[in-house]
Amino acid sequence: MQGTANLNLMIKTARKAGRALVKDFREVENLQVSSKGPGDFVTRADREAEQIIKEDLQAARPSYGWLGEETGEEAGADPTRRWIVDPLDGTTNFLHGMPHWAVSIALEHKGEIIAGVIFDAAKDEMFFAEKGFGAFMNETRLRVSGRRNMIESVFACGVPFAGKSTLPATLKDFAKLMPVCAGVRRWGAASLDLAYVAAGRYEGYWEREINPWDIAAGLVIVKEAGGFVGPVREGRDIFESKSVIATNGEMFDPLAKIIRSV
Ligand code: LIP
Repeated sequence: MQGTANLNLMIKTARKAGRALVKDFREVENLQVSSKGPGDFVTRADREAEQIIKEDLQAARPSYGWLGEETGEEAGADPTRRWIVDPLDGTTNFLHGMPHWAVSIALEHKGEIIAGVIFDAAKDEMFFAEKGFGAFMNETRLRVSGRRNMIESVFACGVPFAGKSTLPATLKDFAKLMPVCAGVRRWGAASLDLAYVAAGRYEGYWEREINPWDIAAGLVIVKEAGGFVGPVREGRDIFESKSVIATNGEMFDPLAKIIRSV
């Protein structure tokens, strides 16, 4: 798929940051045995990856705004366009030497996500989409799952860290959902959870408290793969409510009915 100049820029930058993170990841695996652990090393890797991405994108599109997990928000001369970036989504997995993390880059235009790239460098899977041009993983066109029955469906979710206010509700979600579906997964990287919905690897994903940079790219990839996204609280905005439900479309209402009943 020959995307626009912006999409090609996003893919090139995601791959560059991903290559740097793969080198760091090999070092993290070696640091697991150290008593201090690789915490500081991972923080540095995270920040360096965001610097790589920020320098490349702002050199190519100096007028665009910026929202990055590590460096925060900067207005651009063009108030209608903004990069939304998580340089290392799945930080805890990365920290523990688990190969399930991604570089996530989204382009927002007038409040709508119009392009997204999610690069799983450890598995060399580049997920990407542009509004109106479909969703892809490497050279493969993505379509969401065709499953229409809850009992055949597998879902993923994000479980809040201990102490977060949404933990009790999330545990109630599990209690209601697990007896009526084929299984629930907690992989630890929201961007890849959304990419997997788009790829039909499972039928849905939800998270009650999640940041825009974790999910921005995945939202357009799910929609371009034929899926449907919405907030946990009906009528709210996904970013404003910091919550998301994403499914293959067919399973949105059954999943939302359970999650919204808690
Ligand atoms: C993570 C998300 C995950 C969520 C974690 C964390 P990070 O992002 O991808 O879904 O449950 O709490 O927010 O912090 O690794 O970029």
